[in-house]
Amino acid sequence: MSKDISNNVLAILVGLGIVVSLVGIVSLTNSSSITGAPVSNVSSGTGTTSLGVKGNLILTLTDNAINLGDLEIGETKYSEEVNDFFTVQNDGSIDFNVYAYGAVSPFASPTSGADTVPNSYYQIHANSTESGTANTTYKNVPLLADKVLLVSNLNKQNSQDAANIGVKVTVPLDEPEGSKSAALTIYVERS
Ligand SMILES: [Ca+2]
Ligand SMILES: [Ca+2]
Repeated sequence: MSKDISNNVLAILVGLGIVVSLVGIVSLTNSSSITGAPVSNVSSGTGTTSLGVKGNLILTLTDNAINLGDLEIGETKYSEEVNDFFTVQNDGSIDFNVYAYGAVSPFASPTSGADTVPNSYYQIHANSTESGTANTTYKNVPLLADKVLLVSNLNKQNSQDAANIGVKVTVPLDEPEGSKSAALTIYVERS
């Protein structure tokens, strides 16, 4: 599902790409039963069918790539400028909260800690959502322990179940030229 980002060979340009790498699918509860009343020597009977639907968290990334294009040192670029987002969709049976975290920075420069996460050169937010509440303030991409809440209560109902996630980057001083990418994890939890 990952997508390579084309690089740029001009000396002062840096090609940036961000790729989402992981889909979370968690099965939480399980109950299912079908019962019937036995019937004998009568002309009619009554049967009852009952069942429980499993509480499944199913997240689909209908768009798992953002390409921010070629940037110069010190330049800031975000998803809204290039109209390129990650799109997440709730295809499960329960509403959920959407979080994100990352393990690595797209940058190699140690300037102000840009080569490790979290850092202020690499940020994420929710651009919009069809249901629930989007956290539209850009936040530094955190580590797992501090995963950032992007959308509260994203609904399971079709046509109300998608949200757009955006990324914002600033190229730090001393960043070497070349194609950059970073894997980001989208994490969902029952709301
Ligand atoms: Ca995209
Ligand atoms: Ca759905």
